[in-house]
Amino acid sequence: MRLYHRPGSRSTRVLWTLEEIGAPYELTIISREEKASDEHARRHPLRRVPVLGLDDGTNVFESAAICLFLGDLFPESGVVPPPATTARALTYQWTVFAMAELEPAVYDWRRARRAEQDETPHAERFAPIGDAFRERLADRDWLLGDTFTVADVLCSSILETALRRELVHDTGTLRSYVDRAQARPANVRAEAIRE
Ligand SMILES: N[C@@H](CCC(=O)N[C@@H](CS)C(=O)NCC(=O)O)C(=O)O
Repeated sequence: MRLYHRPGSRSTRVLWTLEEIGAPYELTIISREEKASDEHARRHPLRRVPVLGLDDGTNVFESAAICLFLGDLFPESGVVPPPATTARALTYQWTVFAMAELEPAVYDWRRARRAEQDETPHAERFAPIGDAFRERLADRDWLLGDTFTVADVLCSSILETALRRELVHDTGTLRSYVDRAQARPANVRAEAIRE
């Protein structure tokens, strides 16, 4: 397997997952120019990262899809619970919630701030999403309880962006969840890979 990666981008989620599961992998850090190339367009129709190149020559894109696939590839890692269990259903739920609700709210907010537009609608959109995490994590370390899953990779990564960019101020549940996730050795290793 080969991950096409740019440090500091969404592909770090996949790198973190690869480190969590202990998979052997190769890494290509692609430059902006390489990302814009026709060669990369054959890997990803929108010329984005992450892309995971499989050994059979298939290229898979979309960070959440790749993370879920990696969990299936290494079931003993536990980052994706067994199929057809309640834990698997909740892993899908929070993973899709990350991509369909949390990420658009946070990234649209970030874009509005950069463009110096009114942030109020974005703050209002985020509020119930933040509350959903506060409620879920009030008495749990991870979204599924004691078990860390790829849903935590995705949700904590996006919440980290929201906190770091000061879109959200939280010194309680969200902050400690993000800190706990960021401190995982697999994430520390993934963040350290810069070239
Ligand atoms: N939904 C995609 C989004 C991928 C994405 O937007 N990647 C960004 C980096 S964070 C990218 O490659 N952008 C390059 C560009 O748009 O030119 C995923 O989660 O994998």
